[in-house]
Amino acid sequence: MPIKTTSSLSSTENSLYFPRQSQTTPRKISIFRKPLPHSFNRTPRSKMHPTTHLFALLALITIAAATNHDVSVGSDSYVYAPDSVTAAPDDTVTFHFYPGNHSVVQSDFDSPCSSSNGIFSGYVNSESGASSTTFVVTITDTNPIWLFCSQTEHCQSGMVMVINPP
Ligand SMILES: [Cu+2]
Repeated sequence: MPIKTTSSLSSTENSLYFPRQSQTTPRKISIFRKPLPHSFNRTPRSKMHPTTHLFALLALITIAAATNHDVSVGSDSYVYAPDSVTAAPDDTVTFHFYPGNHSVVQSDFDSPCSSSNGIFSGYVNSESGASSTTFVVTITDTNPIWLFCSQTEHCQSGMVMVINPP
């Protein structure tokens, strides 16, 4: 009789133990994965060649260098393309003029078709394709610069753009 009780007890122990065993299986995998990134990090560090540092430094210098952003003026009817440019200080925006005697004039957000006496390219025409005359704006800060074309009715037709939209 006491033997029977012991055997029934051990069977309930077994049934409780089975789900626990299946729960420890994923744990074993995570324990196994831990030393893997550790050994992975150590190997390239010890073998890192000094020129690798030089390449990393050159990459940083390239990121910090000023970028030029090209904008076509009137290449596709009364539009600047692109009509929104995000530029960092020291970056340049170069305007390429297409037929239509267009211009690049700075305005205010509140009156987008009126000059704010800021940037003015003058009128630049082209017989066909892009004119050899370009207009370059050097960016000094990240404040928005609203621009429009002052040729008759061009702004009213939607010929506006912004550098560093808010
Ligand atoms: Cu225009």
